[in-house]
Amino acid sequence: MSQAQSVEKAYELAKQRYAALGIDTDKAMESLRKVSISLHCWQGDDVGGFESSEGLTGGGIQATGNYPGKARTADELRSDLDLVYSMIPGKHRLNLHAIYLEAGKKVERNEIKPEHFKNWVDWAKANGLGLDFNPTFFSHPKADDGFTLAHPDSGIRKFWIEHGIACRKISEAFGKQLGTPCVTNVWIPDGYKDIPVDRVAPRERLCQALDAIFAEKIDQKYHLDSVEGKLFGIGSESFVVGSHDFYLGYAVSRNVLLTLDAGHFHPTEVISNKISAVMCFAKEMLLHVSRPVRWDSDHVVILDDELLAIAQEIVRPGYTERIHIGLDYFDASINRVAAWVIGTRNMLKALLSAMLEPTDKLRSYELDGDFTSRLAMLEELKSMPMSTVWDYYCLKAGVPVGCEWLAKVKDYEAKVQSKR
Ligand code: RNT
Ligand code: ZN
Repeated sequence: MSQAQSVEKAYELAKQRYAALGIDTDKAMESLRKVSISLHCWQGDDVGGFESSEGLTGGGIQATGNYPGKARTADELRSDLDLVYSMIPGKHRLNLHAIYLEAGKKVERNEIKPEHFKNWVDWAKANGLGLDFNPTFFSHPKADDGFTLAHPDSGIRKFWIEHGIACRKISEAFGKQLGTPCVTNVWIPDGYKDIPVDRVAPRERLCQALDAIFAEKIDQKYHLDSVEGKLFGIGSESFVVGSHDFYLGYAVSRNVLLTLDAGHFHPTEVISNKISAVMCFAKEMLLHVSRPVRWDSDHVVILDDELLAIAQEIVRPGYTERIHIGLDYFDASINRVAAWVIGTRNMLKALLSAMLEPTDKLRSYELDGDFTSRLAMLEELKSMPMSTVWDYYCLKAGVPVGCEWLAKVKDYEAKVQSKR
């Protein structure tokens, strides 16, 4: 029997097992097909970008590892991404940072324009990808002291406000050209290493700066604003201006999206438990699915309990269209293409697993106070043949089944990445 035949045969059996629980596996796959994941461009080059040769500086974030073969140019990054998308079932998006521009000369951050991203748009169009965007408030001399939009110096604040405004225009252009709204996420590093005396003034400055950036209304058909809070960074351990509480209030009061990054909270706090709380007050939100290990370490996303829980919190209430799913990690210690593939396939597997759940039945157990059945069912579900449905889904999408993709990455590494 060929591999395709055995995948199909196994699927027919799995389909019956799920049908016995009242679950239509074909429908689950149809739902998964509609979900787009926004892949973060910065996994490919350790958040380096193409503005300068210095790479990631400041911002309180760090890519660790020196695995050979990182993309040095936008063409190399796109070539890596072509391979990545060919190994992931479905139609997805790319999340760009402002420093990934191709200007051919030095252009100040407050002067960047849509034309500097023309190659990205052409490439996205050719591949049927949507684009998302991020202003870059780090790796820059004007961010060297750890402050940007909340900087005490009004000139520096103005510069970064102008950068934010320029980025929204680029985002709007992306949305218009690609026919899908571009989510632009504002994350700033601002904070103090040691305990501040005044926590109010920086937060008030940030609030005013954000209002200035978002002042111009842009059609939500093309562009959506989002803001991302954080608990601490390297060098901002004691105080971060844009904390979660700050942005929760800001997002709700200004009607912009809130971004939850899995690595931006206390180590035992999880974003899966925050999604439903935020969604009571927000129309849409953005996730930065990541994996913190002891700190905001941005490890590759694995299929762990928290990832499954995040997927359940998106799927169970039917939030797949209201929650934008982005990935955010940067591991430089393994093949960077593989890092993308592993994390994205895991995100999709987690979603599929949530889509293969008899949620109505579980809900009724809960409402009836039958917690015995709720626990029993949840535990039995863990060993249902989700992976068989996943294999079939990959087969039908024309992408590698199981570990097949790894050989392709190894081949690409030998032929392309190792020559860099
Ligand atoms: C930093 C934030 C932010 C960045 C990217 C590169 O802690 O998570 O989203 O990772 O902007
Ligand atoms: Zn993030």
